[in-house]
Amino acid sequence: MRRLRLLTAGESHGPGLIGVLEGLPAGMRVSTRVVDRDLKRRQHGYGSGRRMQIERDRVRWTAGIRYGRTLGSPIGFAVDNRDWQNWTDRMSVEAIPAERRPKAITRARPGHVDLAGALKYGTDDVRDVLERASARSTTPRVVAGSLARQLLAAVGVRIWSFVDQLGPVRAFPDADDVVAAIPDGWLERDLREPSPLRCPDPEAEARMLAEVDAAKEAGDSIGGSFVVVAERVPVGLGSSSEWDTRLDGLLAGASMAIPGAKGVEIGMGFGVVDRRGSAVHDVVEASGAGYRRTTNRAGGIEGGISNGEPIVVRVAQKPVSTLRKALPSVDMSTGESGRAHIERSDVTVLARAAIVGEAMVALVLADQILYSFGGDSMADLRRGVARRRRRTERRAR
Ligand code: EPS
Repeated sequence: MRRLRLLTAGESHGPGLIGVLEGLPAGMRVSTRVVDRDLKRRQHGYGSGRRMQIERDRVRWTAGIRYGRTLGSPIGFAVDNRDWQNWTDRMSVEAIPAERRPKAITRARPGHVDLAGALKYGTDDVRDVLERASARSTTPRVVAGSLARQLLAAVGVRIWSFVDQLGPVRAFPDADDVVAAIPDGWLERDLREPSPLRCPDPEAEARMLAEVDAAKEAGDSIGGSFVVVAERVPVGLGSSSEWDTRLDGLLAGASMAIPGAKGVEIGMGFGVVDRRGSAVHDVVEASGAGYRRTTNRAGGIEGGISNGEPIVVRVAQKPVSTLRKALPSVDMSTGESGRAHIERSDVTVLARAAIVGEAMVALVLADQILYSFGGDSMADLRRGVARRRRRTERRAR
């Protein structure tokens, strides 16, 4: 990121998680209620393990906000781990003599950070690496993403998400454009009272729930994909002038940095492979309110630049790598074959990963909006964005 900087820290079962977000303009109204709402949304989802019943994630601000508005200085924040009190032995900050330590984890889980991380950091106890690699590390990203969302909302941009596939079950299997198939009012309902998997196709969702139950019954896990949508993004974010300034590349990189992500598509993504150009590119029309496309297969980005249509990012999530029916592995302390370590875990984190996806997209778009329209205060930023919107509308007339 060029204008925002985010640094986070925290282990899954340590005392808590913290973050510093630098680069937000001064004068932005901060709603703690919206941040806590997003933290709560990240905790919601069918297929979660018992941990989510223990935690009640709430943000605690430590810097950068006065009278409900940003000061332009770095924003500091913390989220406490309630489970920490049950882990003070296994996650003790103070040194403990080797003979009094709980048994080290030595049988790496295939698919998890365990083996590569232990070899990288030269540790004999996999817990040293799995604690930070945990999905819990996404909590401070959601706090920062929620601040980014509030900045974007102040200039008219809205970000939301949904689960579109779990295992073999797809939402709206016959739709050419899944986003267009979502029934009116779903989004408002999702914010008020989210469905178990946050899938907007109720018939598909019922079958998804059965898939989660079946995976759980089998001691297995299950993945899928989710979609993040950003609406009313001004034309012109990102650039085609250099490889590392392209908006699609930036969004893909940030989305792939979600734990468990294995693939990212923008718009129709891999769907472009088996179609001809005339069935891929979006026809342009001029209307009184600006240019518009008759379809949005490009997912709101052409040539690395936002084109004013909704930005659509789809992320593939692998199944969680802790399996109750553990896969074969090797004990790192003895070299003997055996079953992988089993740790309390989730059958699927898909619905929750989608909220992290919103945060990653919000951070990238907020950074790009600040880069393109800049300003030290929200008033500067609002003026810059409004000028661009006026100019784009005028050109289409
Ligand atoms: C995780 C395992 C589970 C998840 C955790 C990530 O936690 P625990 O080991 O305490 O049961 O719930 O995710 C979170 C705690 C979170 O907040 O998302 C893992 O192994 O990565």
